[in-house]
Amino acid sequence: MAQNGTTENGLTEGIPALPLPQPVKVHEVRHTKEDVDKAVKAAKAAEQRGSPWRRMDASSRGRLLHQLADLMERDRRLLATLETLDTGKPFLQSFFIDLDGSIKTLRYYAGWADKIHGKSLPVDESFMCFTKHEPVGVCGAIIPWNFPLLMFMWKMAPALSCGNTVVIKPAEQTPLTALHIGALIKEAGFPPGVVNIVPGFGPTAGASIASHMDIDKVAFTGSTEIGQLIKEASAKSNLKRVTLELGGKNPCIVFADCDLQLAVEETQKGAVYNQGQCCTAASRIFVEESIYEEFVRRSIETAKKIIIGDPLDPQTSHGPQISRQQFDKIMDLIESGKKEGARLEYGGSAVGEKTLFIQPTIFSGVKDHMRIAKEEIFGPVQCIFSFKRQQEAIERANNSKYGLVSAVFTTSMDRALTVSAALETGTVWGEYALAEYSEVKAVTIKLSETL
Ligand code: TXE
Repeated sequence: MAQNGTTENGLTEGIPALPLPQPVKVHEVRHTKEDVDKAVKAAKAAEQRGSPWRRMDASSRGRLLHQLADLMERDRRLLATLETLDTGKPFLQSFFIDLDGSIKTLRYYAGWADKIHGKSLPVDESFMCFTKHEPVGVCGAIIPWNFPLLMFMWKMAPALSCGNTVVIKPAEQTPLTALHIGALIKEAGFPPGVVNIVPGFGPTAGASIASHMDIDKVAFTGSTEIGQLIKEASAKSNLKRVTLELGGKNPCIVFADCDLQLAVEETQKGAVYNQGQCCTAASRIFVEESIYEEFVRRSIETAKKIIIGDPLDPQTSHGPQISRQQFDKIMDLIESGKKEGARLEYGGSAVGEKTLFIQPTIFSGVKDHMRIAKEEIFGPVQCIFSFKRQQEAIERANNSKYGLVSAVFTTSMDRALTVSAALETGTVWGEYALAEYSEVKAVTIKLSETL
């Protein structure tokens, strides 16, 4: 036995004392184009004028979303367990982070449902002009496997809040929580056809959503390559609206005047959280030269405290990668880092044989031209670069084809604001998502008389 109750190969012994779902008979579900057609038909019928969903007043729509959130609170342990079984992420992270975020997302958009309104516009006296925010129609959603439940909610909640209906395809690796949410949607009392869940594979079920003539909008999170296919499919079908959340190679700039321990811990969490499978991962860490060695030393010390093990064990902080395919991709990139001359400071290999566990890995001396500096690794790998001047750090941080998120560590507010303004990244969520799920209609009325 090694420390923390883990065995030599990093896996915990025995079964943790946590609630496991009742054994279920698993049928492989591979929904096809025909199933997507049926789902879209149901969604289209549910959003027609005069349907129960369209006639429902906005506050009742909000109440339904709150009811769903209540049911998720009730089933929180079950949902967190399913999420962990499906993804391999540590149970406590599923319970406290994924479930918490999912429930809060629902409640946030529940609150918006009756506050989505237009404006009246000043026009010539003999006219009156106002805008209305109407639902877009049938919204497709294609979900990845790294945060299956959270991404489901990020896409479904604003769509329903604005009065749309949805057709959602979970990732083929992780359909379980989506299916349980389907049961809860029924129990909450949503009218039939408002939410349709079609588990299946990308090139079949996913592609049918992207090219469907009766889907009015599609939201996708996944790889850049598939994001390009989604846009192409939209252009070649009905020019449906498309929102994409794709990859990242996110810079963190750590200045010498920062709270060093905080920067060490946060950048490491940012890099290895969820086994590094986050599009917002801290994947390029630029550290000012004068604190570089100490930063690397402390990062190694912090990495030693990460507990690799059975994801259902509450002690575990680091689980396996999602699939063999992702595991191989990460190991290939780690090997490339070694070959291209980055210094392997910690980890760098798999845990045991025939597992999908990868040790948290730290590379120092990373140079901008290396593959690990340019490609999205999507694994638990910290790449630490050194810089001399602020302007140099900004230029190197911006020198990437990605532009998702970034972070700055400094105790100078002035510097934090200056540098963050210069970083070419952005995150868009919250209220802005509502605009993606509604059509603004301008109504102009000619008055019969002007006094
Ligand atoms: O993604 P895919 P993969 C990145 C990350 C990862 C890489 C590959 O770098 O290593 O992508 O992961 C559906 N038409 N991210 O192969 O294939 C698929 O069924 C329509 C970043 O798993 O893009 C799944 O539901 N849909 C990311 C979803 O797309 C298709 C999260 C994502 O799978 C399709 C995941 C098609 N032709 C991976 N082919 C993030 N931004 O968080 C597949 N899909």
